[in-house]
Formats: sequence, structure tokens, C-alpha cells
Amino acid sequence: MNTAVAPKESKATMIDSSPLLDDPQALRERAESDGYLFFKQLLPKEDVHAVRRDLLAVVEKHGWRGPGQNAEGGVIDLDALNQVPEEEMRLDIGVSIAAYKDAQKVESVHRLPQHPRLLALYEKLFQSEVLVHARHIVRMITGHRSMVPTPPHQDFPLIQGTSKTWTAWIPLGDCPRTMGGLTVLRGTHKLGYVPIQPSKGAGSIAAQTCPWETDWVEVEYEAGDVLTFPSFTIHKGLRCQQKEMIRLSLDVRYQPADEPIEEGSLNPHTELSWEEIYAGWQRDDLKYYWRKHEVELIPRDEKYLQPSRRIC
Ligand SMILES: O=C(O)CCC(=O)C(=O)O
Repeated sequence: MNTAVAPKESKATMIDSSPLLDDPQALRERAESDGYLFFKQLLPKEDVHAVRRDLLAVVEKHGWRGPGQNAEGGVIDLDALNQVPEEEMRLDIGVSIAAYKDAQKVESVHRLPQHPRLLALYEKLFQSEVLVHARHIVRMITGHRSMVPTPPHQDFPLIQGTSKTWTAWIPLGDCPRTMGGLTVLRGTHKLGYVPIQPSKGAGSIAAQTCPWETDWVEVEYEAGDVLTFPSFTIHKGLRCQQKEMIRLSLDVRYQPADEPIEEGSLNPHTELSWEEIYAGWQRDDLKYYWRKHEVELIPRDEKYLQPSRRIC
């Protein structure tokens, strides 16, 4: 009989790095040591809630919003949503393909990532001009019967380009642990690229974690909080225990503007053109904003997406 006991996962709380915002050197040292930075109330709540309302209006339009709530209430009519056949769903997102196209057209979704407080943060981290990737992922995680939480993974195989790219994970509303926020395996940015295996859940790949890698950090997110980490840091979604609630969040990527970028990072995260996405926008200032930078485009390398033998 195998009596080996797997090491227990620790579930420490993320450290709030807000006190370091005025000390860029200390901020970079914290990032280098932990492989993540978490900020309480980096963004004004109202700016975040405005995006939330816009996305819930999309959910409402598609007929899956529970009745009797204000514009920020995230209760879903799960019976109605479960009528959507699996082949019409975006299981990396949580709603139908058609609803996700509407979500991608929402102007505020593309405006929040350009918030001056976010740009200022990455300027401090990179010590150079910042390029915001255009391909924002709008997670609209629901309890649809076919959904599974995002598996542990690194963003690098999916984003590629420079490994100096960072992800910002921005909850669009309060997101206690029971609603399935993001958790980070502290220190794993130091591992470099980790071999992958196929997996269910968003991204369809999982990083091969070893049994001794257990230092997961979690937090109770509120609207306005931001989690950020470099693209080798392993992270995953927690299981949502409140099936009737939708979990809205954005995945946004930032990199130094003078580093190469994988060409797909400037495409929409849906089968729409930028022209179709921009069609109903009120303002023009963010349309094709990346063209003001001289970007070095590089192709995607499929080798990072090939499963390999187990490493431990
Ligand atoms: O929100 C999620 O479940 C996944 C987010 C993620 O993996 C990312 O931001 O890179």
C-alpha cells in the first residue's frame, strides 16, 4: 500500500502591494520575489462597475439574467442558460458565442485597460513605455452545465511574444473566494516555461505542476482590486460555489513597447473584425491605438503548445 501523503496545499492570502506604489524599486523587488502583485482598490470602483453594468446588459439581452435585480446584480437564470447547447457555447468564457461577440463590442471593456492607474503601474514595473495588448479576454464565468474552472497554467504558451509580458486580472465586481476568483502559485515565475498537458477548461492546456509546488495564494476580491503577474507565473481559477452568480472579469496583457509581440495579441478575441467591434462606439481615440507604437510582430510558435512527457 502506498502510504505517501501528498503535501498539503497552503492557501495563504495575497499580500496587498498598494503601499509600494510610490516606491518602484521595492515594487519590482516584490514582483521578482513573489511572481505576482495584488493591489486593493487600484481602480476607482465606479469605473469597474460601469463595465460590469455594460456586460450585464449583454447577459440581459440574451435572456439569462435573473429578474428583480438592479443593473449590477449578477444572478443568472441558469435554467435558461443551460438551454444553450454546448456547441453554441464559449466554454473558455461562460456564455454563448453570440453573446461573447456582443461583449467584445462593449466600448468600456476596451477603455478600462487603458486606465492611467494601470499604465502608471506598468511604467514603474517595466521602466519603459507600455504597450497594452488589444486582445482582451472578457470572462463571463457561469454555472452552465459544461463549464469547468480554468486549469493551472502559464500564460506564456498562449500569449507568447516577449516573456516580459504581464497579465492584469481585473474582477468586474466583488468576487469572494466562493465565487471562484483567480489564485496564483507563488514563485513559479522563476521556473521559466513549464511543459504542458491537454486539459479541460479555458485555454485547454495545463502546466505540469509538481507535488511540492503548493504555495497557492488567494484573496477575497472586491471591485477595484487588480491582480497582476508575469507570463510564467502559474495560476488557475477557483471553483465557483455560487452557481447562480456570474463571475465577470477581464484578462489584459501589458508589455514593454520595445519588446516583440506575437501578432495575434493585436487581434480581437472573437471572430469579429475591429471595424465590427468599433461600429457602435461613442469615441474614436482608442481605435487602433497600438498603431502609434512601432511594434515588432513575431509569429506564434506551436512548439509551446505541444504536450510533453511528465516532468515529475
Ligand atoms: O479568469 C479565469 O478563470 C482565467 C484567467 C486567466 O487565466 C488569465 O487571466 O490569464
